[in-house]
Amino acid sequence: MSERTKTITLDIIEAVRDVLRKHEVTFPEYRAGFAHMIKTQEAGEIPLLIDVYLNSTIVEIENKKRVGSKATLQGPYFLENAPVVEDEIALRGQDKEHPRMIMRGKVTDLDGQPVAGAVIDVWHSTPDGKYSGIHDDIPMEFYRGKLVTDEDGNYEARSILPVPYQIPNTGPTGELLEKHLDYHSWRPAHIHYWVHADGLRDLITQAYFEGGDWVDDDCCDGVDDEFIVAEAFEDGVRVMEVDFRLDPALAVAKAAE
Ligand code: MBD
Ligand code: FE
Repeated sequence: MSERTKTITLDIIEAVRDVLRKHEVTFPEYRAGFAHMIKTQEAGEIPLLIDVYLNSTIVEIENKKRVGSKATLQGPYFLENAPVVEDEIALRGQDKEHPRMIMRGKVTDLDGQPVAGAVIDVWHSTPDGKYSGIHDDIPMEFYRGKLVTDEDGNYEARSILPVPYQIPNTGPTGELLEKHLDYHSWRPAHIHYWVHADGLRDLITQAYFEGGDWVDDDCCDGVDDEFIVAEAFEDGVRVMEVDFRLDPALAVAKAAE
């Protein structure tokens, strides 16, 4: 274990102990908290719970060091090995009538030079607010894909519009948000992006739809004005134009630490 891992781990434990002391947490309360964590584990919701509460803090730290486009939440539903998409992300038969969208934009470096051959992983919800490869046995080739930029750094693909999305709320995470914390479990419609390009720093971000429900009240606190894409249409189809300006890659020694 690295020195840094050890230091952070011990600090987390100490921070939690401070909270227990501050509130003089009792045996039954301790067991109740414990039981909730076990329920979360059994429901397969550990990634969800952690991302709902802590992903936005990592984003905050990350963005202090970024000069180009800012990062935002990754969320728990990224999957590796999505198919490369040329024109259109795979649509399920029952979704063919759902409104479409066009995703396009340009990848550049900090000097504004176009980045050819950048790979952009995109993923978004189905019209019923689910993620393929995760929920309801939806095969992972739907609503995910790798878009590759052309020689001018441009990418473009079509898909269907994602919808405002209720994070799974019938399990322990929903119970915590809605019942114990008196909050809600809605996120605005969004598209996830993970941009990879040689020699440049990866960027994980999302785009939101201007005017959409929950844009102003995201349960995961992931929206900032710069991620909201103005409403625009082309032949009646919503266009989501999102450019990415990538920082240089971090020094290798640092990344491997
Ligand atoms: C999601 O789809 C998501 O994007 C985040 C950040 C958290 C939970 C579910
Ligand atoms: Fe999401």
